Amino acid sequence: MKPESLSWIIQSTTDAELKMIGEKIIANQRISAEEGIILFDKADLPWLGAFANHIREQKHGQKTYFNRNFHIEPTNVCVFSCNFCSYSRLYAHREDGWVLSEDQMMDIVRSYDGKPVTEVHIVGGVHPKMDIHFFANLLKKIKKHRPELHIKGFTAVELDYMFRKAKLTVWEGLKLLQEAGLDSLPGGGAEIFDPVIREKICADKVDAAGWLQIHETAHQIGMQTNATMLYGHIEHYSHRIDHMTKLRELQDRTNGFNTFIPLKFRNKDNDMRDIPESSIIEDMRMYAIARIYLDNFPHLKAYWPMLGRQNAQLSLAFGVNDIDGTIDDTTKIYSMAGSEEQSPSMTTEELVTLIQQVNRVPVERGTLYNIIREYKSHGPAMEAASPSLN
Ligand code: V47
Ligand code: SF4
Repeated sequence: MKPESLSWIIQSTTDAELKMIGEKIIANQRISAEEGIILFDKADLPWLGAFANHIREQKHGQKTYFNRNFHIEPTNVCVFSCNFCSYSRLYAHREDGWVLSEDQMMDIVRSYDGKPVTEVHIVGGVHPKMDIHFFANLLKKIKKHRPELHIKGFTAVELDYMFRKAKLTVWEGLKLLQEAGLDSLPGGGAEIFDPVIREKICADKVDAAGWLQIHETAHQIGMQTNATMLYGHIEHYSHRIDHMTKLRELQDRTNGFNTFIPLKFRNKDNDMRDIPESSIIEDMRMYAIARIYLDNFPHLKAYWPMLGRQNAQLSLAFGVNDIDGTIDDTTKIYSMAGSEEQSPSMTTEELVTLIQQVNRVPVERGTLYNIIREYKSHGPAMEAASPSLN
């Protein structure tokens, strides 16, 4: 949208507070926490979409990123008991779950030999017998087998447990894993930082300070990371803004975050099943406000296996510039929580088409947003703009 059109929107905004926020956005000024809450309370979707899209196009033009990755979920057995989790089988109750051996995980890695994937995302439950040395060996084996494969692995929840168990500081633990081959951290485990809400939904795992310390230390040793927020359950708008404020402050200090990923709470088969899920309008408002509020985050990702592909496509009009990757159905955490995608896999061609259908430019990226291939904004799905790149 052109700035003149935004000026017209501001002129026709009758609410004085929204008018002022709109003016700040056009002037590239940061909005305050209070203004963030006003957006949640008062701004409707078309208004938010216009401003979020303006910021998205200023930062990335029409470019819409995706990557080619696969997941390894070492186990769904977990010592923790988050009330929103449909995935874990509790260690204490010895319920049935899976635990993959190192050989089984290496078989998964080898099954991608010859395929043009650039990233493996390792994330799962917290099993007490899978310690830091077990994972360091796994990382070394993966790197030996396929040195150029980027390893994004372990949420701050898994790391906090591993480090405490091994009696290592965060710095020592992260260094050990980095030297074994860990390249970056995913954004999971953040949930909602507010201590009262956190106590109600995931009382026993790492708290906000611990999560933030792990990401800050990762940034200090040169690892980039992502950040998530689980929204749409018992939190209020003020908790969402508090969460994003903590991320924005850390990013001001380190500039180590790549992408923010709002995760919509899904209510199937978990202890919070009585809480209704947020509407698609609320989901799109969430993306748009995140894009406006997190002015220092380069990227905003819609995780399509959770949101569904059509909603992910729609989110591209509300500030989102990344729709994750061509993962296959080894990702169970969402399908078990009732996501749109019960068997989430999309070929590169399908992802490219999804982006082109809304006249954006598909760009295949590496984990750290290095451009691997840029496509045309329309036309045959697999026609690459820079065919020499592989
Ligand atoms: O932290 C668990 C979420 C997260 C539910 O960094 C649920 O690129 C909704 O970290 N409803 C783990 N969400 C996944 C994760 C992730 C995913 C995609 C990309 C990246 C990245 C990271 O899954 C957990 C939790 O917030 N989750 N249960 C549920 N019922
Ligand atoms: Fe365990 Fe993660 Fe599920 Fe919590 S969300 S119970 S930490 S697997």
